[in-house]
Amino acid sequence: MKKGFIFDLDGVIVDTAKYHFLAWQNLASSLGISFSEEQNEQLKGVSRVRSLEKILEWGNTSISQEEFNRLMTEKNEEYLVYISKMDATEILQGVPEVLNYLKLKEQGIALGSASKNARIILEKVHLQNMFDVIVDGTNVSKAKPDPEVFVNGAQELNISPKDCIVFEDSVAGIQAANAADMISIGIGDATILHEADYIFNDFTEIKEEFINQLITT
Ligand code: B16
Ligand code: MG
Repeated sequence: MKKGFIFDLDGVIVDTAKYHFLAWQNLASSLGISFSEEQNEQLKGVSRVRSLEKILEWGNTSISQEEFNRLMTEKNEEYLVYISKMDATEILQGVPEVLNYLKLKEQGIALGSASKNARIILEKVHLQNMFDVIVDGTNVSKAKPDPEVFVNGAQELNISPKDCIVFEDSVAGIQAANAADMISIGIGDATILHEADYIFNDFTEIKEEFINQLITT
């Protein structure tokens, strides 16, 4: 049977959280706000606008809309410099094997990311041709945990949500997949992603037998 496999990008296919961290940290320090790796964790899967709002809340700082827009642009320009240096070596372990196996099995493959830079990143790591459908921050209006990004992915794949499986590293993303009535697979820490139907540390733990089981049930 043809199922829809929907992949989040940051934290699932590549680890771009480290680049977001560097850029957000520079921005925060320019405002005199301290910003830790723990706080960066809380921005995973969160949109760019909401991320800046949270940093300002943490720093108890308010700025004009104009300043807000300027900082968002600056942060993204710095982030773009980091991702411009990415290549296929940054694809997380086990991901190519799983994608290749899904292709071999003629399954639907989609990207479901909050990032407006998703297409650039996929091109940099040479994975753009692996996806039948790409839904990213440029074509959704509601951020995760709203299921919109995954529902749109299923629709574009022309596969019913109940026949879709989502790979996610963020709590908001797992909640979005569950709200979409899809099977949710957490990639990362089981204590954080406990709402997921299945949890793996990384893709090397996802074996062909498990994928076959998802395809046939
Ligand atoms: P951008 P994902 C998310 O991507 C990131 O996890 C999150 O940290 C980031 O703020 C968001 O994309 C927006 O990214 O600034 O590139 O538009 O995990 O949904 O693939
Ligand atoms: Mg993510």
